[in-house]
Amino acid sequence: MPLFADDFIPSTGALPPRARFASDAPSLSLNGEWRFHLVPDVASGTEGFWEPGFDDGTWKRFPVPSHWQLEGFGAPAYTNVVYPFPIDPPHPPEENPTGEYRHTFTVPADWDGHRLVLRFDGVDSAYTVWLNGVELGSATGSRLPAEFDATPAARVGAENVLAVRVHQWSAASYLEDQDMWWLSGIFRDVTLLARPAGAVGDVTVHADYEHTTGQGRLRIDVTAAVGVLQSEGDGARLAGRNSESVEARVVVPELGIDVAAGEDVVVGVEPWTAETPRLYEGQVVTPAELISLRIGFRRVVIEDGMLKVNGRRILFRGVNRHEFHPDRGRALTEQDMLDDVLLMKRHNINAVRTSHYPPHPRFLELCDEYGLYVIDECDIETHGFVFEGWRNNPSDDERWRDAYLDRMRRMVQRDKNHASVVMWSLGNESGTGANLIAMYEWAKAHDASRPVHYEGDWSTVCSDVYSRMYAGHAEVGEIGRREEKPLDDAVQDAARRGKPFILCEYGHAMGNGPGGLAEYQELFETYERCQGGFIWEWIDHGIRTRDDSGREFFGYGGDFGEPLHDGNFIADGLVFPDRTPSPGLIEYKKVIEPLRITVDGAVSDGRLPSSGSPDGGVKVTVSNLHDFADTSTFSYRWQLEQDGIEVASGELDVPVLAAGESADVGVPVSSTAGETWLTVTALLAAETAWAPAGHEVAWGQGCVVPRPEPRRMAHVPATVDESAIRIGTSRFHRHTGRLLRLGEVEVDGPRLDVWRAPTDNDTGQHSGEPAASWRKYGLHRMRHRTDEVDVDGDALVVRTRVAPAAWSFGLLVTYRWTGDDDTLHLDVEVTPDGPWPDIPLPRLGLGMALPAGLTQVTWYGGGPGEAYPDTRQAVRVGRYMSTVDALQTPYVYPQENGHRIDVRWAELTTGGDGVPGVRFLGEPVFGFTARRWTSEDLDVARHPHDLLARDRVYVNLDVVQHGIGSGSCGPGTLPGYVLTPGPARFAVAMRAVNPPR
Ligand code: IPT
Repeated sequence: MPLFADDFIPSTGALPPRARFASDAPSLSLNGEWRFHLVPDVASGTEGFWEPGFDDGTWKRFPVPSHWQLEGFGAPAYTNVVYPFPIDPPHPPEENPTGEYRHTFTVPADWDGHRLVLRFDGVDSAYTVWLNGVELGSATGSRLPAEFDATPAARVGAENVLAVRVHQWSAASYLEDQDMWWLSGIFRDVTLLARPAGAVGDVTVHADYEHTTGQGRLRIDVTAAVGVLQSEGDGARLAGRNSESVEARVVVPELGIDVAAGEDVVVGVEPWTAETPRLYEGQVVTPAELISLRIGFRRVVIEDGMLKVNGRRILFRGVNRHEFHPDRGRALTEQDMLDDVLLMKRHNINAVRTSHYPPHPRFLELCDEYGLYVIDECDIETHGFVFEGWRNNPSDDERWRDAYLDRMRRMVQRDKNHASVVMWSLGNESGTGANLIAMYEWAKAHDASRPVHYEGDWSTVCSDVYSRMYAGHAEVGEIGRREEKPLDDAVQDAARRGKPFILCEYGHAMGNGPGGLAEYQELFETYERCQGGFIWEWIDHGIRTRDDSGREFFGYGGDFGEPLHDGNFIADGLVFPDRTPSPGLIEYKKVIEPLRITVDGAVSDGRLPSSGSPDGGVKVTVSNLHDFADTSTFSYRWQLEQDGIEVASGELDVPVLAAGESADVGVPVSSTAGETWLTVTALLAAETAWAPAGHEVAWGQGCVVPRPEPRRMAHVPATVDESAIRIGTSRFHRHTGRLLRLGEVEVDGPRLDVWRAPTDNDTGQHSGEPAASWRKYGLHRMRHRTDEVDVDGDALVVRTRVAPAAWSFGLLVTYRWTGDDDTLHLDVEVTPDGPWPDIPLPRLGLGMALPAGLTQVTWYGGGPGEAYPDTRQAVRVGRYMSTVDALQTPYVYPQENGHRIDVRWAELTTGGDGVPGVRFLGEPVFGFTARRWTSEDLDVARHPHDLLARDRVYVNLDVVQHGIGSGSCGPGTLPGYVLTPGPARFAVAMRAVNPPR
């Protein structure tokens, strides 16, 4: 076994790192079918398997790139912070699954005379490479490329045997403790490059933009290829770098540029930004090869305490992106990467932090092309040392210096020519220390054009921005005002106070939520220092798997037999594992929309304003929140809906607005009767690279005629006989007063319900709150006692006490039923009783059961998606149709979901087989959920397929729910959304409806 897997040395025999560039010199992809064999530990390794003559006939055929755990060898394992092996650096555990790979391929005969370079784009975690039995070298740095000189060992025009031994664990594993699945193997491309005599070694593009003059300054440095990296010592490594210059010309036809490499040229250009990703095709031409480049001119600086691109403060509307696919793990296809980029662009996202390692290089090309700002993060995380109080943290241990610097060099060199990369990040959650400072200094010395980010050291000695994760709103406000609590060191404090602020992680998108995003956005828009943030995180890392009976589901930690794991903390993305947008993404899209449209037309008396806006009609204000782009790419539509039905619509003329400008326009709506809403949408006027014409980017909605007060008709009497209490055609239980039949529909009548299946945010992995208190105080098992059933005139009055076992506090609940014709009205009064603990209620409302066949749902209210008090930006008032099943949001870990807010009425029917349905009417509105299982079922389910349809449809009509917050990792529910127990009164009406004939 080579020493490196058990040592601090990052690699042996690797070529110096260099930029990724496309050359017309030939190359051969070695991706495809290989032979593979897995041994449980290094000692069981197959002696001599790297020899060309070794017989691998019994070995499995195996795809490269891939992870062996997802190809039937071993199993995936998930830990967030803890190392799944003893902390004893640099030693890996003895149980160290080791993959042995072999691949036979032919080097084309016309490659004779070329230098051959073998490139691995990503191998997890440590590997040794042999070609035709000759050892080329070894490398670590799972998400970083390594290149080896294959020339001496290769056989041109003949068969070659490539052998690779990959260890799951190595010394390098201590530096790769990211919150993700432990997945091993050759998971990115393997390529053999033919480098002609006189080939270029490295290309460095300097493409600056001066916004005051509109001039771009281009200089492309080109160096000749030189030899193999020395294995040890900083000095020796650097001496081996690509250094000699080479005779080359730089050509950018569109700009009329044709200059020698290394020469500065200044020309008028259109700059690159994420909003306007202008790239120029360029070439580096040498006698030996032609290199193609896509050049974006832009300048990133920190100035006046702000991060500026091309002279302007920008706002990050970002996400943290892990590379993930439910079947392929981190072995992504180009289509997967494009899917991510298109989904991000279509949801108004403008920035990505590549948490917590450099992505596949193709992803950055897509970010250049489609327009996304990138914080390119190095492949370093030593989070598990936090449990040791950061004792022996590699970040501050000199023996690891070379490994840290090696990783930084490899990232910066590979990615330096991307316009999209606006900041380097040293890594994540690696404590503090001299090695991080050395990385920072190296980056500053080798790339003056980009600021450096690191969150883990709040003194910001190795970060040009002040970055934090999960800071609450109040603290972000303080930081925004530059009034944060000072650091002990006055000099460091002054330096930090002058730096821009970003939330490199916020809005933990685990399960239902995150809540409170709109309030963060408001802070980012209020304080110039707060330059936005990056939601944690883009995608749920659920692995597609099956249970014993073949039912498919997305597995999380513990589903693969791991003795140590962090459960469903791996399912915390804005998109589900299959990239279906979750409600959180829809909410985020609305919160960060780059145009703000406000419809300000409310009138109280049903008459529409004739003036009050420039053109008469309803005033609509459109503000352009882009940092650069004007609004010439948008068209606008308006739509007027009365009681949820469209009554008029049209195009809206809005003047072209420069970034930061606003305009008021009028929509000349005609008078309507009934509740009327005006919706204005901003659509792409023409197709863009990332979405078709007509794609909706932003919208605003306002009520122009409010809803008339719901009116009750004359009452019908309540009557009592031996068997039942009746109001009209409805029947109640004689002793409990519960509704049994609503007209012809059998029901399990409504009663108070305060329980919801806790969300991940309720359960708060770190705090356990508030769900732990809810369970402690028994809110999940409330008992109902009927104290009095009384027919009082036209009304049935039922007095009850609702309380948990073991405690003396409870809720006194009075239900007062009256009826008119076919409609029942219910007034509910709730009064807390006894010594209530200081806890919020999960929800306050009514729960009831209906016949199982009522699966078709129509409602008028907030929609189309789910919403809660602090996650309601993305819903609009309208009339919607769905089914009970489609109302459910399939969170990877089951929890409260699917709640529709501000519902005026909702109807459940069978869809027309002659069976009557039910209509609920808000007095004035209610929150609505309907599902084929109970909240209790939802609470105990561990995966969606645990939820089995019962013989009822369970409906909740809520007055309000407790907010969602971001407590699974971050601040809980904001005070304004806490549902504090207190006296409450609410009303709702219901009636049976005849099926359509
Ligand atoms: C933070 C990590 O940086 C990120 O990788 C992820 O684990 C996230 O939390 C939670 O999902 S660290 C946390 C202890 C604040």
